[in-house]
Amino acid sequence: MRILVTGATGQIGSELTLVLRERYGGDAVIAAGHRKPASAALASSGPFVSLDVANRDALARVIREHGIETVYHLAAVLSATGEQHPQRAWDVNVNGLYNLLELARESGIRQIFYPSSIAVFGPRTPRDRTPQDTVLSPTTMYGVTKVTGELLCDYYAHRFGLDIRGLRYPGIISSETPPGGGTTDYAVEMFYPAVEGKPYTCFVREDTMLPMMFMPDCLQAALDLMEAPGAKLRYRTYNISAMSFTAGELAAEIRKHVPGFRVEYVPDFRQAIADSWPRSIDDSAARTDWGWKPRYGLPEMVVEMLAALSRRRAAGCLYPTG
Ligand code: VAH
Repeated sequence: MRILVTGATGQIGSELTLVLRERYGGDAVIAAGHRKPASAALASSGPFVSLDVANRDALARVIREHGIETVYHLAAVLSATGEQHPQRAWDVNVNGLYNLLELARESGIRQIFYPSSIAVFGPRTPRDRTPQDTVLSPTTMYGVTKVTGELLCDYYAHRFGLDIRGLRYPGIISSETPPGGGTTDYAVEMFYPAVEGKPYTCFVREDTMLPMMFMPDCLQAALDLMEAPGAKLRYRTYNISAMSFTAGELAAEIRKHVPGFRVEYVPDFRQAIADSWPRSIDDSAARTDWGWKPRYGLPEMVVEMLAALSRRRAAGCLYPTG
């Protein structure tokens, strides 16, 4: 199987590439990103190509030269950066996806994974246990691009028979890459000053609750969905989540391991984005159709994150480059 991962230097893409290479072989997985690989593991475990998915000719060349059959399309501008550069967010998130779908139609790509987001929901959506089928009314350009992406994927699946599968990811927490311009970045950033014994200034209110997921569950969900029997899938893009917690609850859980850890809450423009998103997600369709079952809750995730960052701090490289 010849697999392309776009956005392979990003938070999910960089770790998904490594997992796919373990599963299918290093040379079977082409990593493509618009930045240089941050980690040595990513750079040394298989092929890497520099790519801007908004450039259709460049994307066509990678697909052709590497005989790509499956694409995990992680390239995207996230919500906070997307509000600062909405035109670029549209270009990467929508034109990039459109380029891929058109090339998939022409070149017989077998399967596509498309990461949507809880950002497709908005102020008119029920915020607690947000249903699989409900109002999609995003108020961010990122959310608009993800709704557009879901609709484009539905069209190309029905009109041209492409096998496209997606997940409406919540905030993803991981230790291997720096936060990438998302509204949920606070849930990653908070761990760094904690392991250094310093305070953290959080850019959302203490009572801000959002759905979240630890990276191992994020990666397993993508693999399980892509390998599920298509006949069992009632939806193209599934709601999915593992836990919900407030910024204050995260700080309190960290404080169980880092006594005295202090957080100051100073909301910025990202508060309005967070307030437009659900507090919790109904992901029962994913659990029923393809066996989704998260392994990490808040306590387990905090233990793993603190251990990973403490190891990196001891090695003198706490902050990942890239
Ligand atoms: C963001 N991490 O904050 C992404 C994600 C649900 C949030 O889509 O933009």
